[in-house]
Amino acid sequence: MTQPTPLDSVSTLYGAPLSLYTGRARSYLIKAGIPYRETMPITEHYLTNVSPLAGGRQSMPTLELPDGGVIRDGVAIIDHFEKHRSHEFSPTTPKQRIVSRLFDVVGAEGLLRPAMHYRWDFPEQNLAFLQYHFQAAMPRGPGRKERADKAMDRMRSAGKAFGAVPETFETIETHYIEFLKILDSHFLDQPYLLGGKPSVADFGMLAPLHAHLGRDPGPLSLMQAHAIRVFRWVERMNRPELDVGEFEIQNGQYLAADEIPDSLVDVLKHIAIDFVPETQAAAACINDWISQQDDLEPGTACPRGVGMANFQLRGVTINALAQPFRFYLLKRVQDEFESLDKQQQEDVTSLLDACDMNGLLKTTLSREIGRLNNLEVWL
Ligand SMILES: N[C@@H](CCC(=O)N[C@@H](CS)C(=O)NCC(=O)O)C(=O)O
Repeated sequence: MTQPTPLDSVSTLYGAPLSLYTGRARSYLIKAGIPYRETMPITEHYLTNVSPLAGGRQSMPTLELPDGGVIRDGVAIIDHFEKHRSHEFSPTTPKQRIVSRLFDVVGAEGLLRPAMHYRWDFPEQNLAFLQYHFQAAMPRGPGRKERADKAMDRMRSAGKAFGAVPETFETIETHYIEFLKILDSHFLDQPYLLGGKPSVADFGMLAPLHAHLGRDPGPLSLMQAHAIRVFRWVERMNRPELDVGEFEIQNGQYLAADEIPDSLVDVLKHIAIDFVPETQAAAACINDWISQQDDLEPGTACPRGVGMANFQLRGVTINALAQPFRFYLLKRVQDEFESLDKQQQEDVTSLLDACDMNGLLKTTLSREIGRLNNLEVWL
């Protein structure tokens, strides 16, 4: 019998089953074979020792390494292991590098509207499930239910802040079901977004498609009805093995010759419909906010959102929170592009043109964002 790994030699993932961003980090740890245990961020140890090292921000996921080091934020957790493990899940060819970083932004920010709508606006299907999980994520002891109710109210309002209000419900639903079907077609031939092996693109996209859209009862049944292959991918992303038994592709490799299959171009084209105008509107809103700040000292923590940006989606106006974090990730796509040679940049530009996403390369904030003490800060 194999000896169990001693607990003090494994990392602790502070997260929760219903947390969107925990899903990305958990999947990475599973696929990379990194020993970890998962617990909710409600223990005395977390509050006293871990949270202060996480910039004082109690967000999920946060990882405590065996040596006591703490990493807050799913992107930073993956960056840490990619750096120390030879970038095992980062493609190396130009188009795949750009596309994987792009999906990382889209996963973090681009599907929050359907994720929040399908979680919060279908109480007949989801409420009991959500109550159970929110209570479980509150500190043990008296008042758990009341605290959970308050946290649920906060998250319900957050759904509205991403633009899910009764006037937009129908548009969000039509758009999401269309997206699911297009993504499902991609998984006809490919087990993962870039071929036979998961990449940062898959981990990014898993964030919204797991806890919210692929696990809460209402959206889970939608996914199973409209997109069996997307459902299987969600399952696959939570298994340590490649789990590709049904596919011709068995090599555990990214697609050869830097290929981006047409099925993935179709997915990106559909994402562009709201992601591009929303990103442009958010940049304008945040840049306007920056121009009004007299004392935005370097090192100041970035707020989660700075105002509401509005844009058109299928003839309907959407008002959504403009979040600086989107641009922290988008800058990584732009930096990756800058690091390419001229010919590679031309190839990538043609690809992004075909995806209607070229505008993203020039959509920037007037202040850059970095990380300090586990927080995103203005540079
Ligand atoms: N950018 C972070 C965001 C983490 C995050 O927002 N997590 C949510 C739960 S899924 C949370 O903890 N929200 C409370 C907070 O941010 O204070 C990541 O990618 O991990």
